[in-house]
Amino acid sequence: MQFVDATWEAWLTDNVHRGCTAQSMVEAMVGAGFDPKVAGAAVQRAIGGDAGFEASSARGKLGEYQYDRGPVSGGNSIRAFDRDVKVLMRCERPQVVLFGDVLSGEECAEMIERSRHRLERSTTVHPETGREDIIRNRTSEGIWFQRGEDAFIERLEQRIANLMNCPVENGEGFQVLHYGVGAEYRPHFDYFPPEQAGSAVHTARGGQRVATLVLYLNDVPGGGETVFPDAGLAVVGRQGGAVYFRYMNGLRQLDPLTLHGGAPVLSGDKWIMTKWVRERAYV
Ligand code: PD2
Ligand code: ZN
Repeated sequence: MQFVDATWEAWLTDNVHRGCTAQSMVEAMVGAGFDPKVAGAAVQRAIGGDAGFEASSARGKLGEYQYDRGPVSGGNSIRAFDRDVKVLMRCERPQVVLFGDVLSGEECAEMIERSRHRLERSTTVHPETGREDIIRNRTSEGIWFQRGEDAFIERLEQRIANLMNCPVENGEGFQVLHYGVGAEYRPHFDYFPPEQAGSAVHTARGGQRVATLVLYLNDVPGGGETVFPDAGLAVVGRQGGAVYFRYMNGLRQLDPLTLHGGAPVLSGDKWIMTKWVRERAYV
């Protein structure tokens, strides 16, 4: 088991000054045999010791986020594998694209029927341990599907990989979520905050999350918008539509403006399906 000696302290100080991300330092230390918690704490100490980095590290990144060109194609309509998807809105900061007609009504109904009887209370990642916790911030119920589980799921995955312009292998399996009246998912980041020790457990497989597609499986009669509070943006989902947002750029910086949540459902219920994609193959 490794411990943080003077050589490692010097390495950390040097890397912080070179502008390395907290996540890359944690990953390098875990790769060298450190316990993720020990590595996370050492990186946090190194960043915290440098006043210039304090404010930005608290928001999960080092340095100002540089908006580069995203992978989603231009145009008002995108041919995605077997379907023409409509582009309804694009936002540059944060990088958000709203789509219509990603799924047919029948496909949405099929995903709901496959999920209805298998739902379990949703969890979130504990910041220190990386374990899944049930907490009040997230009052939905959910179910995970295996990637390539059957031909139906595989077809949807190919379409979505095409739309997000990213290999199928980089995607996590679909997650279907159900919210009843009053249920919500309070604002959070979908990426794993690099300064939290528990994140290394998740990024060890496939690296960091880079983008999310939230697919709307039904029309919600009241509430349930997907909100980006720091961008002043609220998306009202429509059945078959989806919202895409990207939070990691080519420099591996993370965009804090993608803070987002699911607003409380005020009437009826809400069904969504999520696709998270990683930097590398998620195997
Ligand atoms: O329910 C939503 O609209 C929503 C919004 C943002 C869900 C998630 N994120 C999520 O599951 O990460
Ligand atoms: Zn989210």
